[in-house]
Amino acid sequence: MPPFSYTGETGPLLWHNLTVDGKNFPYHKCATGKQQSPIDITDLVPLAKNTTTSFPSSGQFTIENNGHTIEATPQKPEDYKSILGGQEYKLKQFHFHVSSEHHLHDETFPLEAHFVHTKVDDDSKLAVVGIFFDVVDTGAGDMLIQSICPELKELEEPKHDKREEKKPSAPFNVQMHSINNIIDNSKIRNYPGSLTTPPCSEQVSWYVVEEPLAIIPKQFNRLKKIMKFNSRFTQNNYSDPPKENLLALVKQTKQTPT
Ligand code: BO1
Ligand code: ZN
Repeated sequence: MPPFSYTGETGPLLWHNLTVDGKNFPYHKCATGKQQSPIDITDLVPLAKNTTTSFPSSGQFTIENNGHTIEATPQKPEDYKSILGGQEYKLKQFHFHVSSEHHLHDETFPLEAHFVHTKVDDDSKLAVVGIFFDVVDTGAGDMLIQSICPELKELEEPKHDKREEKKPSAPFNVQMHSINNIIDNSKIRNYPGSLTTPPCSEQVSWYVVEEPLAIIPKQFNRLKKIMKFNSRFTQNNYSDPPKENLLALVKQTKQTPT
């Protein structure tokens, strides 16, 4: 596992410098990339006609704590095909960030889920659908979270912090009904960005959904607790937009004549 974290010397502002045994990781994009994610989102439009997701309403997944996030993998990725920007993709995995990485009109959400897709005819091409969650006091929370929550108990153990003991759960059923719905009925921001973690590779097509889903405090606390157990997390696993490109922006702004 790459030795990045979310604070201090191995945190987002220094990802490009990370070394092991005196060797640099090829993480320079994290600092020098011109299309880095996350970003602050302001311009959203209704879903384009060439973009339709068709997640089955439920299906089998395994889930694991990989030291950076909680990640769920479908047993049958071919059942999770979607057309994004007129191209055919399938779902590789989804995972969570506490708090959100993308900002919406300069505001953050407590949780953001990333549905990572690879192009059906070219595994190296990624598209990620980002969905925000809001902590809501009423109801039972979204079905996706409801179906994952019982599995989280298993992932709390500190032993999952160690790569050699990392182990996916047994397959269990995940409810995805609300995902198609929220994507169909919300405004979206599609933009060319990057992985939000090292190696921060670019040419990732992002689809960030404006409308949040609901998570209740009990579920959210359980998710947060796992992040805490993981020594690579403090209490969180997000990076802020726009990473160190902010520094370049500050310089530029200073040079702009007024
Ligand atoms: S994210 O959605 O931008 N937070 C994100 C960050 C890292 C990855 C994916 C999404 N990592 C990539 C790996 C690839 C792998 C792919 C799908 O995930 O670099 O090797 O194929 O799991
Ligand atoms: Zn992510």
